[in-house]
Amino acid sequence: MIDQFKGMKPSRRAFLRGAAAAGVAVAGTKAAAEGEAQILNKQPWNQALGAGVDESPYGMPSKFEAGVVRKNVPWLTAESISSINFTPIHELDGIITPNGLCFERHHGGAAEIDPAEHRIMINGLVDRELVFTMEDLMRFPRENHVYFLECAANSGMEWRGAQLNGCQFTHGMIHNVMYTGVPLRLLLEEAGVKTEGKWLLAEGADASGMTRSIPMEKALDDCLVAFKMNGEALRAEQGYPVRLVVPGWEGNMWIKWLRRLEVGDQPWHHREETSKYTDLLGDGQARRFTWEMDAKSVITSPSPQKPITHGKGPLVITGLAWSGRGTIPRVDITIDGGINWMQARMDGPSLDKSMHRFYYEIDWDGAPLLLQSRAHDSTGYVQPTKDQLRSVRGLNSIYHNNGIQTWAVNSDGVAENVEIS
Ligand SMILES: Nc1nc2c(c(=O)[nH]1)N[C@H]1C(S)=C(S)[C@@H](COP(=O)(O)O)O[C@H]1N2
Ligand SMILES: [Mo]
Repeated sequence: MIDQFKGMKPSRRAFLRGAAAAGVAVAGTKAAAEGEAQILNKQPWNQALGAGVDESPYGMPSKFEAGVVRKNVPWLTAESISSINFTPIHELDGIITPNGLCFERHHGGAAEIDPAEHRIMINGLVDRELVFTMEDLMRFPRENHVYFLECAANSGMEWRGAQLNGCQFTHGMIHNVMYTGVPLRLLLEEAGVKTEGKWLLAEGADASGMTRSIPMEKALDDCLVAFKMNGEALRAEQGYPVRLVVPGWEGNMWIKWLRRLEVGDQPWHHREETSKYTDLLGDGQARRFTWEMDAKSVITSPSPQKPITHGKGPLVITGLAWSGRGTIPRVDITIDGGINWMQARMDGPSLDKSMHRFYYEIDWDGAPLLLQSRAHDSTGYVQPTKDQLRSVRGLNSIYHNNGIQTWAVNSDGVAENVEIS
């Protein structure tokens, strides 16, 4: 533990209420009488007409938000067709990831599929082998659910120590979207799963032909065959025209460009569930079929890409928390590297297997901060420290790192990815 944080007490005043009652402006805001050119003088946008309604048939973000984009980590990107980019979670708020900012992970590039030509087949241990068109799919009852998708490799580069400087890169292999889709159960019922049908192989129509084995119990529980995200058609990058949604389970199983579902009596042991997406433990054993994503959280601001630029005074600390096992009733925050823990304020919808937003407001005195967040999920599970994870899984792991993240913020407000023990 860093000495200067010993015995430090968090101050959490109701400063906004206090300031308003006392009739004083909150630090940083100006009284109108002081005069501020931007409010007293006319601005260019007051003096000329704006853009007409025909100029952007599909709306795009303001040009001033041009920096809010997916980014990659160059050394992870040997070839862009088999690579990954990251969601700019440090720039987002609330719980929904806008479609254009959802991270992408593909193994053979994003396929471009004409929905009229696309077919989904169900074969194997079923009473009737079936082929569906997209139109057929649309005639089944559909449901809407908000779910997070996290790649099992999210935070994988942080296993052995703090590495990437920004939550976009340490935690951005995640998105949270409202899906519209048909429960997979309804399609399987239509085909009639034979009693020995205990597993399902989901296959993509992209060049990688991605396949994963899914236990029938999960397939019949809450999986969706989804065609809309946040109300509009899936983006090509996310599997247009149709993808599998496997709530709470690692992203690799959410087969995009879904073309085939084969019912079998055992798992297929394909590449993505053997050499990949398994965890090599300290004793050389591989931990396999670790589908559920454990509870995790991260402070998105302040963070290395989102330093404190406004100086002392009111500071909003915020972040995201999620669990593949349920909801997040509670997130704890520390500003002193774990000496004192306070409960964050959960805000917005608390949905099953969805991201949750938390806030913690402080009156920052300009002293360095060691920020951490710790999620508790609805099963009672508490997010572990990275040391606790390493003591169980050793140092060889890459996947399934849900350890507590630390940001060190200095007195200038600059934040850095660090590890403390
Ligand atoms: N057909 C197909 N499905 C796929 C993949 C792929 O390459 N091809 N990548 C998988 C992986 S590893 C992840 S993490 C998620 C990523 O989903 P996204 O691109 O919507 O973020 O899709 C999964 N489904
Ligand atoms: Mo992934």
